[in-house]
Amino acid sequence: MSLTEKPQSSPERDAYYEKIAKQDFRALWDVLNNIITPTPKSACQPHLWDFGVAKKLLLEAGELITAKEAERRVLILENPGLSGQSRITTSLYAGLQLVLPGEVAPAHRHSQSALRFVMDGGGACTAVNGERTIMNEGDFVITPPWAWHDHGNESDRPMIWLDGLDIPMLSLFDASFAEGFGDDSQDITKPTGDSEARYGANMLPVDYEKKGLASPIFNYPYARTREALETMRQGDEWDPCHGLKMCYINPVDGGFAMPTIAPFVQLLPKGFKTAAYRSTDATVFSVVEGSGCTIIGGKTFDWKPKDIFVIPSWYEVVHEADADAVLFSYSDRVAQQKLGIWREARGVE
Ligand code: GTQ
Repeated sequence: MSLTEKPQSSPERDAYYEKIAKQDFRALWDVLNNIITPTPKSACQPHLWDFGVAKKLLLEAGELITAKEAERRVLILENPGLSGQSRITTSLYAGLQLVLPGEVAPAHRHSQSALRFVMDGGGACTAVNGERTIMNEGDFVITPPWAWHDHGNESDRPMIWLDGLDIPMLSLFDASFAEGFGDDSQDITKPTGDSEARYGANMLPVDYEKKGLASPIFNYPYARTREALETMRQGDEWDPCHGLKMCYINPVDGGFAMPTIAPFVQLLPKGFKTAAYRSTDATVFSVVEGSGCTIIGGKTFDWKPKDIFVIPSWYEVVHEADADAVLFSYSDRVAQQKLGIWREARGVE
């Protein structure tokens, strides 16, 4: 049952509302239906960004400003329903970052968590906490909160990746801190591949003590992810709503790889059509392979590799793959689950 209807307005009531507003009060009965809704009501809209369009605009930005001057040369993917707010969903940020050959994006750190999902190019580097990793297409890379990080491109091709950050969440809590390192690059103190060897080979150092909430692995290479999906598909067990869907995890505790952002990857075989689904975690998708469409709240969005689309909270979703498809996605599910507010509904069509 929904809440009672909003009470009618009258000249006396309107005068009263005006009077109390001057004393910084507001009548709950005048706003209750707006602030406590029977189901999620988001200004966030379903939307798709064509990668070809994005790349052209990014390369144009490459002629306008250097990565160093910009600090981060990024085009924010701004949700059309949240215009002017630098966000792709109510709680999450997305941007496409360009680093040209020979460029550096200087070292800094912030309380926001970041993920990178490599879209185009290969061979550029990110350094996190004294270790570098080389990034290739489809790799999923983490920058934990308050970790120094800088990016560089020593390859001969422009490099574009998707940045996913929890900026709006930190804004909600007014908990943003940031500082520059004062130099382009941080000191490299560990060999490349160190964290992968230490934490990513089904082992942990004896007496390992957990530091922070993010995964100590910071690159989840696509080659391994893809191989795992290909092996599992031979089991031919498909979830009706998700196909074959995996979470990127923190090997230390088995939870999501990041404390505020939940990253996923899924395989939809050619011809697969998912059962209708919805959940309270608005989700950003990046197409890695294949083509198909996603019907979001009755509206169809056709996609192909590298396109990015967003599904708002509680919109009904159906995916259809025309060719074997791999989708990377991220949402705030990990945060909602910790707070006990996450919900889903399967097969709701
Ligand atoms: O690469 O550190 O898209 O600090 C937005 C803020 C990327 C980054 C963004 C950032 C970064």
